[in-house]
Amino acid sequence: TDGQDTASARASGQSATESFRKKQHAGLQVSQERVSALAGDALAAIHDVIRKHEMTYEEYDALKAWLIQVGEDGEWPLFLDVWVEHVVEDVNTSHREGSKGSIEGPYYVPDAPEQGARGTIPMREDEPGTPLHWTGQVTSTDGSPLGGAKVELWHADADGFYSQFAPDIPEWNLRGTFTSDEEGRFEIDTVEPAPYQIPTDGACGKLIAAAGWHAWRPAHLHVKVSAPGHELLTAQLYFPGDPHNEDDIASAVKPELMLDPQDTGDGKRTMDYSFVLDPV
Ligand code: MBD
Ligand code: FE
Repeated sequence: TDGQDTASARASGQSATESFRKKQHAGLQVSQERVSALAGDALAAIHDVIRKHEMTYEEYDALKAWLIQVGEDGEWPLFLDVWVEHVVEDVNTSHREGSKGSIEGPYYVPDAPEQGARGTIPMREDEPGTPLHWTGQVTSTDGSPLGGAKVELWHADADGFYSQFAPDIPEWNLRGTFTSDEEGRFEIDTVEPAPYQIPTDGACGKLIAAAGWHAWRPAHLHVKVSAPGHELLTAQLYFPGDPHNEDDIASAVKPELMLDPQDTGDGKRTMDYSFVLDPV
């Protein structure tokens, strides 16, 4: 598939911006004290960079033009989630004793179709990719099973595209909500996703090209695991051997998030991966 035609930066960026606006509940408030502390220190950090590198006016104008383009392309969600969110995730989850998490990224959509404790994620009849069978259990940090826990799974297809953010994919393709049984167990059938290259034809791609970086994330599954009385776990799971596990552009890989899929001999793979949630 030609990624440039099927998912332009402008199209997927605007979709991600729209999706973020929908998720934002009205009346979100940050106190004056916090705004002053965060914005003040952020500006001071930028001033330090300008002094350290003696930024020229040409560079300042290039920055201004680029920031304008980020907005025009709708790429603020992409930019922030790729280069900033991992630190927010880190400072907000470091107290946890349960499973490690990772960033949400720009492509989560709530309320994906319910599939029960055992089922196949919504997918096309001829969905490309290696079939993947996943068994797991949700428990609390004290070891007790969490029945009725939600496991929301979403991921890219074998071409690296997400439904609702790239054209011509069924609305809920590779997006599903599973609910653990009384023992906290669940079983999911899906297909392995492909490594993901962030859009190269927008403002984020321009930065990557101008800096000589690369645009790749390793193949990954996204999950949100939730249960009453427990902290929401947002995580991503990765596949051993992916060349970008070591240089994820979004800095979102952790060793605890590595899967261990085994070939079943008939072209499929199977794996076990479980979640431990922290009580609130
Ligand atoms: C993705 O699929 C993703 O997970 C993140 C974090 C950023 C861009 C694309
Ligand atoms: Fe992703």
